[in-house]
Amino acid sequence: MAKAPALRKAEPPVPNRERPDEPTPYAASKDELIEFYKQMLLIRRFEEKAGQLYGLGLIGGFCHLYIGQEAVAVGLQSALTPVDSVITGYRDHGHMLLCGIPPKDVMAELTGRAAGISKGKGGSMHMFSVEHKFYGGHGIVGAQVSLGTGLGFSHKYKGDGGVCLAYFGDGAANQGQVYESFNMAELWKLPVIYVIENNQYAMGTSVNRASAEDQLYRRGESFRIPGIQVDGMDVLACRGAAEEALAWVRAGKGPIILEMKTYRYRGHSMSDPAKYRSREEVQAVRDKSDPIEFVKKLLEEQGVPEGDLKGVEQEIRKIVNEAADFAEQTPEPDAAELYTDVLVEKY
Ligand SMILES: Cc1ncc(C[n+]2csc(CCOP(=O)(O)OP(=O)(O)O)c2C)c(N)n1
Ligand SMILES: [Mg+2]
Repeated sequence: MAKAPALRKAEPPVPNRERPDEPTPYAASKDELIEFYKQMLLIRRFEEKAGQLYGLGLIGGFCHLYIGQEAVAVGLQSALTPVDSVITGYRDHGHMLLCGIPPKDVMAELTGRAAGISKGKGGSMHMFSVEHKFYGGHGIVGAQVSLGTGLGFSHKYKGDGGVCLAYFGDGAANQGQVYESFNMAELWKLPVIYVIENNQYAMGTSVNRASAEDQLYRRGESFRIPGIQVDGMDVLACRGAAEEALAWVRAGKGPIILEMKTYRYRGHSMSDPAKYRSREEVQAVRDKSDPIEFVKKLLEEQGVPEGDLKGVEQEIRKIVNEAADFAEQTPEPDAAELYTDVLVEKY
């Protein structure tokens, strides 16, 4: 009779696994810091302008602003190389700008114009640019996690050395497909950085009210995926964490989770009564931990003259105003385009 296979010895509840080092804040040069400041300001002013255009009725449908969260995408994406890919949910304008998509192409998409990055048919939530390695823009909460895992698979399969940065929210972290993806990604050691943008709220409730384990960086434990919690209001901490995560993933050690503790200042979307938090709470974060003010202070401490910072502000306002003017004036898609690029029937 065949011998029964030996049962594997049980491991202790929390086995000693190799873990990434605790990240250190990135030591940015003055020029790099100015660049971070510029990028964060671009996102903020772009989003404020999008909010205005929405109010004027020039943008229709859904529109989710990234104001307050700028340090996360700027810190992380500044560490990427051109071969890496990015995917996120519907709060996507900032990530796209950082992928190098021109602000006027993003704004024209918001106003539904033919010159928009999705030819005016995607709108705020559904933008895409393979050329810029930006794979959406997704309205289905959590879907980008599975798709991002697929992008990781594609990097590994092609052997191109790329890593996928897959962003999702604290609310999305409770979706089932996230965990199916985690399992597969670790099993196949896929090059994916799962970025949980924990802005403390989903659509209408707080993370503590909706999550049994609200320390979201631990969510990979049962799949042996390590996680790191990061101050998402500090761009240097974000960049430092990106360096550590990229080193881990590029070394072939499989996926990693970064939980970015951040905050959104505006409503969930443009129609949000925001009954789940007080105005005082929002104001306190703005006053004490604003990510742009943080960098501005660092620059001032390094002796960057106030005039230089004002110059950056003017330069950014000009870019954003030009994008808005373009988005208002450029034509809508021709009616004949109604059914093109909507469904791929054949390759
Ligand atoms: C599968 C699915 N369920 C529900 C929704 C409705 N919905 C849109 S956004 C959202 C909350 C997501 O919150 P979070 O992941 O924290 O992202 P945030 O908006 O804070 O960036 C919900 C429930 C959806 N779009 N898709
Ligand atoms: Mg959230």
